[in-house]
Amino acid sequence: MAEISGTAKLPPSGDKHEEASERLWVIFVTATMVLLIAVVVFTSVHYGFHPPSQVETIDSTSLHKGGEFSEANLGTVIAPDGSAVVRVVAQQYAFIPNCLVVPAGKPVTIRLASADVVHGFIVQGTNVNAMVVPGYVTTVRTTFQDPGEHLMPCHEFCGIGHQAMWAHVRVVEASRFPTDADKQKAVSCAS
Ligand SMILES: [Cu+2]
Repeated sequence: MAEISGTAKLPPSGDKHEEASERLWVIFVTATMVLLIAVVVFTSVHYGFHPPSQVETIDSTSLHKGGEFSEANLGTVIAPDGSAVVRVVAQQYAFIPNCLVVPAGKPVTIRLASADVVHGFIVQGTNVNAMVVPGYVTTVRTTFQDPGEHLMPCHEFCGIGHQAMWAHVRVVEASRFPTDADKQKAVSCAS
């Protein structure tokens, strides 16, 4: 009968190779994690990519009854310093207004509220990309450098008409916006 020895058998010395390859994998995985964290830090600091704060709450069931997102306030308002605030309502299956007009080269704050379910929006060719959750105001700040036209589709499945839910963002020269006298009136492409 074979005697059971108290000492565990060490792997044969050829396994130095396995140890080296394991070490390589540890280095590879650690380097990948460091790289991913560096990308997150770099994009948030350098490009200003931030998750939406979503700390501002709103009653989504009464947007139309008055307040910030009532019909007359939807669209773009230009502040005395030339910056713009755009207010938009997202609802099944449209953005209101469905064409936003913004000044080129000026800070633009886009504020969205949903009247029903979760929507999302992305402005193609820019870093604007956020969700619009009922009960919260989504605020995104950006600057459109050059005049032009961007598509703004809803990218969060919101129902059977989702594929038809999109708007335009028209970037125009800042000088084409109304002067101080009528700056209080919100404008969209149609105005
Ligand atoms: Cu939608």
